[in-house]
Amino acid sequence: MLQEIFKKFDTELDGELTITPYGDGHINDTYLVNGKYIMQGINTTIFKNPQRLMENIVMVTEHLKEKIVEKGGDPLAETLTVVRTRDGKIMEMGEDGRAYRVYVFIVSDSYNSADSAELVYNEARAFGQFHKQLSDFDASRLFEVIPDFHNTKKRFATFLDTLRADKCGRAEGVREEIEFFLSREEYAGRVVDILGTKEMPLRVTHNDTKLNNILFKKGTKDALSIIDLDTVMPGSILYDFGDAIRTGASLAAEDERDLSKVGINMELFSAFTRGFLAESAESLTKTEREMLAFSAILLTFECGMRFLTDYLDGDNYFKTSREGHNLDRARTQIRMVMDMEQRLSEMNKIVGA
Ligand code: ADP
Ligand code: GN1
Ligand code: MG
Repeated sequence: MLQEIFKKFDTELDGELTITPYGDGHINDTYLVNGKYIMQGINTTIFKNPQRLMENIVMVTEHLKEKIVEKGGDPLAETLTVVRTRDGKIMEMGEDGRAYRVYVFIVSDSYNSADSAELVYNEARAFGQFHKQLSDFDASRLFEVIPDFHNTKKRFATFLDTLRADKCGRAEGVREEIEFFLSREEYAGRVVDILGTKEMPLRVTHNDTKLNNILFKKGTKDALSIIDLDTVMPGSILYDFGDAIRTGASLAAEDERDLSKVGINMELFSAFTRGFLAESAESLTKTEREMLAFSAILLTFECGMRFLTDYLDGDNYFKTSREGHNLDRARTQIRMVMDMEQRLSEMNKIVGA
């Protein structure tokens, strides 16, 4: 069936197709086709309106491509390229009820956890540039793909509902983890309560800045392309900074079981901050700057709470490949938050708040 769907797209491939699962995303079904194209089954349980989602991606990538060409870059390598079907559509519905899309494959390296300050510095500059390139994009054109995506208060409310329902009877075994989030409820409103004010403006943001959503030039540590544009929506710049620290300033994988390996690496945190500020310092408001370090705690707290919520709910949202996978992920996030809480004043010094 994948072969038939792929053939509807307007590519030069007409012989035998080799379609293999690809990448480590938690949301969509991703395949590499003949080493030249990425085909994805969009997760329509999560993205309920894939057509509008794809319209967002077409608008955003067209805007980015103009900027890339202006600076003499390569528009096929430095952002996603949506391949249309032979009859001009931007996605194709499969018989399985899934929505499929095709992108040009970007030859690159990708990382699930950081390996050097150089990598993370380049990552941060690339995200900073991404914001700059989208700063003149009219946010009102964007469809809100997942409403309240980073509304941490709503995420907290969902966590409480799921906990009350406890439909898999898992709460009893994870009392400590539950208590961790309950006792930090106050974090949840700190950004969302002032979002949209002059001090915490809405900007066009990526909203999913984990390390494997940025590709690096093969064999180098140079950032090449920011991908996974599914959640590009109006948001706070703190969402992108904080979420990037969650994975970019950690030497351990998001699902590491040996918690003694988990924590924030201050050298990586400094490198990311330096790269990010090199691009964005002038555009940050005083409040954004003051909350930059805290945003790393907030986004890690939010993500950990989402993992634990999904564990309690029976693992319906994030893809898992082993028993307790979401619980392992929640535990690494808890450990990261605890470590950052200890080091917050040091982090604030580094960001210059
Ligand atoms: P998910 O929402 O499931 O995370 P992504 O769009 O991030 O889906 O894709 C999953 C992975 O596939 C990425 O982390 C990346 O490694 C790879 N990938 C996606 N699109 C491309 C592309 N155009 N070129 C190269 N690799 C890609
Ligand atoms: C998901 O799509 P992916 O795997 O890059 C999730 C993010 C989480 C991340 C945690 C649409 O990112 O919000 O932070 O997992 N994406 C969506 O690893 O929910
Ligand atoms: Mg991804």
